This record gives sequence, structure tokens and C-alpha cells, in this order.
Amino acid sequence: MKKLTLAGLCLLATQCAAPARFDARGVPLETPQQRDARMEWWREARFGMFIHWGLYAIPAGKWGSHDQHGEWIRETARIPLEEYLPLQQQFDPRHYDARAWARLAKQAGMRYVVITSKHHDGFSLYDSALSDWDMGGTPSRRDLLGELQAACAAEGLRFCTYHSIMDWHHPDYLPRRGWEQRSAEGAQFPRFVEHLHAQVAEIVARYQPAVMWFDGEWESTWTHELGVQLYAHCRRLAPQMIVNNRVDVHRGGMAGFSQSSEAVGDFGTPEQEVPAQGLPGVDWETCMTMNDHWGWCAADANWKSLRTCIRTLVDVASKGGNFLFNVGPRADGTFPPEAIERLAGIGRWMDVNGAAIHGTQASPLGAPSFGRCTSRAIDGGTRLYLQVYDWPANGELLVPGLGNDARGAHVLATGAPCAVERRGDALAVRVPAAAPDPDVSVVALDLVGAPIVYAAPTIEAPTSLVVGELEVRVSGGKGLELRVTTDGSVPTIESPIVRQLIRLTGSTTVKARAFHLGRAVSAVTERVFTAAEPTQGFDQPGSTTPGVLISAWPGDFDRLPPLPLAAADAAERISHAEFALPAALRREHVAATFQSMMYVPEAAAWVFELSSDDGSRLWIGDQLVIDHDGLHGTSAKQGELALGAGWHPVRVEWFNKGGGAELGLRRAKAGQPLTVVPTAALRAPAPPGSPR
Ligand code: H79
Repeated sequence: MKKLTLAGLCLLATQCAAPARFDARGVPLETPQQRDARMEWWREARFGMFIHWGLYAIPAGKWGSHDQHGEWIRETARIPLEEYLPLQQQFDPRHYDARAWARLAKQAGMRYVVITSKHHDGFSLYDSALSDWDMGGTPSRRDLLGELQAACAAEGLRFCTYHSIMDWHHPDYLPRRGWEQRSAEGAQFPRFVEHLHAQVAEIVARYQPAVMWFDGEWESTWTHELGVQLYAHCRRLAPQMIVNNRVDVHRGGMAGFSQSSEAVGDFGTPEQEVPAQGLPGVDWETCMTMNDHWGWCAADANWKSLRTCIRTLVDVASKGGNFLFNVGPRADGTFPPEAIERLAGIGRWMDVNGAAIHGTQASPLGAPSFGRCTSRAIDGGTRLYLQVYDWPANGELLVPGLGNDARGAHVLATGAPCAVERRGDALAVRVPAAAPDPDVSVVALDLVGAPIVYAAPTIEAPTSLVVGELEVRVSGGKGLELRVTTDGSVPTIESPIVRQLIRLTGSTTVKARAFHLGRAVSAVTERVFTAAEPTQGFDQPGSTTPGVLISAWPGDFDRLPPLPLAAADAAERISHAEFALPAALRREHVAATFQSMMYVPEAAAWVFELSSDDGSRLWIGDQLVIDHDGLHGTSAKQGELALGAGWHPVRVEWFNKGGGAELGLRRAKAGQPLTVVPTAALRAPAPPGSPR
């Protein structure tokens, strides 16, 4: 028998320890615990550096008379490819010092770095075997990513890459820019997808990025199916790698939140904004520029103040997200001094207050009036980091709406202990007269046990319509008593405590309030439920043609135009199986109505969800059920209506101005999961002129 070497044994052991198992889509299966383990470093990190570096740094934002371009310069200045190509020979990163970059990130308190391996201009910032439009074709041929990867490793930072799906250079990428003369003849998008997969494999093999950050997924050629394949590809290449949600479609524009439960991707990606309530229940990361551009723009002087930088980091952490803060290096490989200054300032703050950011959780109390809050579990209790923007003039920091006893408090910067007293519903922390930091001062407040927060209860039901009977759930903070009324009165200590679901049988106003230790401790939450008589359905659909009749009109609209009801007036008529776009309508500058009779199997409150890019409306009979008009990326809106069993006339209006085109209609009996309306439940009116 051949002797197994040690290396051979290790190989066997890893293969046996992790038998790869995949779901039907080819994505490796993982338990929630395995997912938590994979995400652990990223959740702990909270703060990372985004680096947008590429050929666009050479013009530095200036092209002709305009000096406010950025990494989009090829598009925004409409530069023909042959005029952009020479930049490759001019790229000379002579002062690039990866160790210096990594040190700046480390000293700022950042834990990971995400650099553009390829941006929308298609230029690979590394020597790619799959392209000549790459670093390997520049005079210096330096391995910029390799140097940064090594520097990150030396500083204990995770190295990650950003790779654009949209590609303005690859001949097989589609669509072409509207203004571009470049021929699309012979272009085959599937070949581009192969190229993309191959580049991702190359980057993973060479640089082992901890995160693969995709972008540019919104164009019409990129689909959910392609997203799933690319996600599965990444996770098969590197099972522990984290992949952002822009690998898939439907991220809901700049809000960055995946709209569909089918969507793949490990975290949401709000861009240039902090979601007001965070994104509860999902991992997310806000990415943001330090001035107004991602790529280097010499004339952009609109730098955020140090205070804004620190407060944005604090704000994101208080909502349970990560903050990916951008630097656009200059073409010579140096960071602009304004960026260095801010990184150093953030670092000075993080040296003192980093414990209030790294490894913390969202505020259990929302945003207190004095600023923000993060939290962490400590032995037998909870530490709240009170992040004070407005230092109290009277030396007393009031934390309202807390039921816990305090174990103590101290100023994070100095360790100085602070006395804590109960003051009604609030804990009052005695703090020194002077704020320890001009921008955000942190006070650590230790509580006994898990937070008992005097928040108003929530009242949940799958619908606000009562058809027959409806179950309503009232819930609220741990350790609190929830009392409800159904007669419109304000809940008191005499009102019944909710122990389970409440059953409604007619129009009812439900009011709920939290009580603790015999006293009302929250505002009153109220929700109105309305008894609804289901609209009668027809016994017959009045047509035997399955599906939907679409009538379309060309035009450049910003909102839904008044669309004629009569299909006879349409410029174009299409028969289609469902409320979705046929290939012929995946285009710009068009509006359409989709008409059908829809079968409803059961009298009930029905919930509908209309998703579209751009605007749309759903009518059932003469009821406007969903108004989702306006210019927007793919996003969904819901509405509800009580419908009787039988056939109902349904009309969807839709338009697309530019960019991607999407339309989808899903429905469910209230409380059930939404599904696409099946073709079998649809009968299209016969097109005008056809025999009856
Ligand atoms: O790399 C940086 C930018 O160059 C890139 N993302 C960051 C991280 C970026 N590309 N485009 N944009 C930012 C703004 C584009 C917004 C839109 Fe859309 C694209 C508007 C319509 C299509 C995405 C999809 C947002 C709304 C719908």
C-alpha cells in the first residue's frame, strides 16, 4: 500500500470533514450556525475601507471643460472606447505603497479592505489571463492587488475585492451604451458570463478575497438565474467567502435591500445612505464616499467633516450595520491628503472608543435624543454604549424608557465612574461637566439582565380587512405586560393582558400598551381593522383564451400616462401567459396595459404585490388596489382587497422610461406566502377584431 504523506492526510481530512452538499440551485447548503460562523468576522468588524482605483484616476474627474466626473467618466463624458484605451499606457502608480494604505486603514479602526478588481470600465486592476485590458498591459505591470493582499495580511486586515458585472469594454457584454457607436454585432452575452465566472475563479485562486463585492447588476441582461449561478460559483470556489446581494437582481435601488425571499447574497448594500431603521433581520453594509465621488476627482472639494465621518460610523453601528468608507486614490498611488486627515481623525476616535463599534449590536432603544447607542452582552447583563452628540449641560444624561436596574456606568475615554439613579422611566447617569470628545463622547452603561425597553407594542396581522374572522398578534419588549382594548378606549391597568392571538369578527380598533411593575410604560399603539364584504366574482370568465392581453404604446414617460381602456387603440398588441414582461416589452420608452380575468378560488382578503421598473398600477374591477407609479428601479408594493370566489377583471398598467424593465404580480390569500398568479387562473379578453 502506498504510504500517505502528511499533506495527503490533511487533504483527506478536510474533504471528509466538509462533505459539500448543495441545494437544487447548486448553492452549498449550510445550517444557520454555519452561516453565523461564516459571517462572524464580518459582523464583528463593523468598519471597512472601500478603494476605487483604476484608469479613471488619471483624468482625475476632468474631461474637456467639465471637472466633476468620477469612475463613471467614460459614460458621463461619453468617451468613445478608442479615446479611453490609451489611458492604459499612461497608468503609472509609481508612489503606490500598499503597506501605507493598509496601515492607514488599520489605524482608522477598519478591519477589512475592499478594492476594485474591475469597475464598470472593464479594466482589470490585476494581470488577468483572460483579458489584455488589464494591469498586465500597463508599463509597470505591478501586481497591485497582490501587494495590497500581502499588506492587509501583515496588518491583520481582511482583503476583499469589488468586481463589476456591468462592463463597458468586453465585446460580449450587452447592452451597449445608448450613445456609443461600438457595434454589438456578434456579441454573445452567455460568453461574457463565462468570462465573468472565469475572472472570479482567477481572483479567488490568486488573492483569496474574504468578500466578493459585485455591482452593476441592474442592467436588463442580468437575471436572477444568472445571479444564483454566480453566487453558487463563488461559494463553491471558496465556501467561506461572503458575497454581497448585488450578485442578484432586485436590490430595491439605493436602499440596497433584497426584495425577494429567493434572492441570493449574504448582505444588503445601501449606497450613500443609512437606512432609517437599519435592516432588521438581515446583515447589511452602508457604503459611502468621503467627498462626492468614488474614483479620484481632483476638483471635488466637498469633503465630509470629521464629525460627519465619525457620526455616520456611529449611526450605522447603532442600527446594526457595517460601514464601508471609500477612498479614491490618485493615479500615482497616493491617497489624497484630505482622506488621510479624516482617516487619522477617525482613528484617534476609534483608539479611545472602538469598543463602542467593534463587535457591538444595534441599539435596543432606537436613537435616544442625545445621539446614538450600541450594545453588547456582558456577563449577566448588557452594556449600552451611549454615544453622546449633545453633551448634557446639567451633567445628567437621561436614558428614557429603560426598566433595568443599572450595575454602573463609566466614561469610555477616561474610565471615570458615573453614578446612576432611577428617575421614573429613565436611568439618569451623572457625567462630568465637559464632554470628553467634541464630536461623539461615549458613556458605557451596564444593565442587569437583557434590556427591558419601554417600547410601544406592535400589532400584527396579515391584512387590515376582516372577512369573516381575523387573527391579530400583539407583541412587545421582553419582560413587559401588554394590555389591549378593542372598544377604542386607551388601555389601562384594568384592561386584559394579551396572552395569545386576538380574534376579530368585525370592524375593530385595536389599541395596545406596555405595562411594567403595575404602571403604563409605553405609548399606545393603534391599528384599525375594517370588516370587508368580498366583491362578487363572475361565474364565467367570458373568454376561453388563457393568459393576458397586452396593449402597448411607445413614448418617453416620467409617470404613467392616461392609457386608453380600449385595446383597439394600442400601437401594439401581444398575447402573454401571465402578468410579466414578454421579451418584446423589455425595452425603453414604452407604456402598456395588461388585461385579464383572474380566477379567485376562495372568498377572502387577498394580498397583491406588484413589482416593477419603472412605475405600475393594479386595478381589480374599478378598484385601484396598488399605485406604484413613478420612476424607480425594481421595487415592490403591496395592496389588499376582499374578493369573492369566481372571476374578476384585472388590469395592470406599466411603463418604462430607461434602464432595466421589470414587471411581476404575485398574490396570496392573506397570511399565505405570495405566489405568481398562475396562467390557469387567467383568461385574456380576445384581441379586437378576432372572431368571437
Ligand atoms: O462603485 C460605486 C459606483 O460607481 C457604483 N456603485 C458604487 C459602489 C454605482 N453605479 N451606479 N451608481 C452607483 C448609481 C446608479 C444608480 C442607478 Fe439604479 C442605476 C439608477 C438606475 C440604475 C440601481 C438600480 C439604483 C437604482 C436602480
